[in-house]
Parts: sequence; structure tokens; C-alpha cells
Amino acid sequence: MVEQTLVFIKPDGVEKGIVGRIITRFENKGYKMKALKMFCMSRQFAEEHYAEHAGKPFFNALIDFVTRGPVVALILEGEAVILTVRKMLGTTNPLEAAPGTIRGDFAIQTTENIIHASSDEEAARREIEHFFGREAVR
Ligand code: FUP
Repeated sequence: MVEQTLVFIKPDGVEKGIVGRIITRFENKGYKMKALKMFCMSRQFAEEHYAEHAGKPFFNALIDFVTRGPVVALILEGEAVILTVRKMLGTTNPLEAAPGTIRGDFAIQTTENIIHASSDEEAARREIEHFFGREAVR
């Protein structure tokens, strides 16, 4: 099934200068970019995005981190893109992420783990609307 997912490259990915290499992986795979923007998240925007983690011990550090500089957000479209992009990212903890995955290749810390991608269909719909507005949702 052709789906859409929301991906954003976190401030550490932008700082490391690997935005192009990450996007190239998705293009090589055959996924289409349907939207792309670079911006700095406000604390409120970041707290809404990570609302499920509010109150957890790592929450404040996570919000400090994702708001410290610009992120690059994209909508990707293609066959089974939601699950496949999650596999391309690797596990949340980059030390456990398989080599060849984005986190496996470019990160060592759980908070600064380079990239986010929607976890399932419901999250994809919600996050696409949050990042790109209601009109972006198919
Ligand atoms: P993921 O779906 O892989 O982005 O992971 P989660 O939704 O579980 O976590 C969201 C973000 O919180 C992660 F990308 C990194 C951060 N996090 C921590 O900093 N410490 C933790 O113990 C768990 C998650």
C-alpha cells in the first residue's frame, strides 16, 4: 500500500552536515519527497510532538536538544514507507542499531540519535498535519 510518513532530521544531523547523505538513502530506496522544510521548533511545538513522553526523566533534555537548532522535516511517500523507513533508521538506541542503518552508522547517543520517523499510520497522519498543516494530509 502506498503510504506517507513524516521524517525529521534532528539538530545533530544538521550540525554534522549529513542531511544530503540521509535524504540520498531515501531517494536511492525509491521513496518520493512530497514536502521538505528546514525550521527551528519552538518548545511548544516540540512538547506537542513528544507529548507521549511528557514527565519521563529524559523529557526536558529531549526538548532542549530538538529545539537547539534547525531540523529538516520531510514527507516521504511510497509502498510500505512507514515501516520501511523505521527499519532504515535502526533502533532508538544507536548503540543497538544495526550497521547500515542511519542511527547505526551516524550516532552513538539515544537522545542525539539523528532522525525521527513516524511509528505507525496514526502517528504519520498526526505528525504530517502537525509539521505541514491539514492541507498536507492526503
Ligand atoms: P523513536 O520512536 O525511535 O523516535 O523513539 P521514542 O519515541 O521511544 O523516543 C523518542 C525520542 O526520545 C528518541 F528519539 C530519543 C529520546 N529518548 C531518550 O532520550 N531517552 C530514552 O530513554 C528514550 C528516548
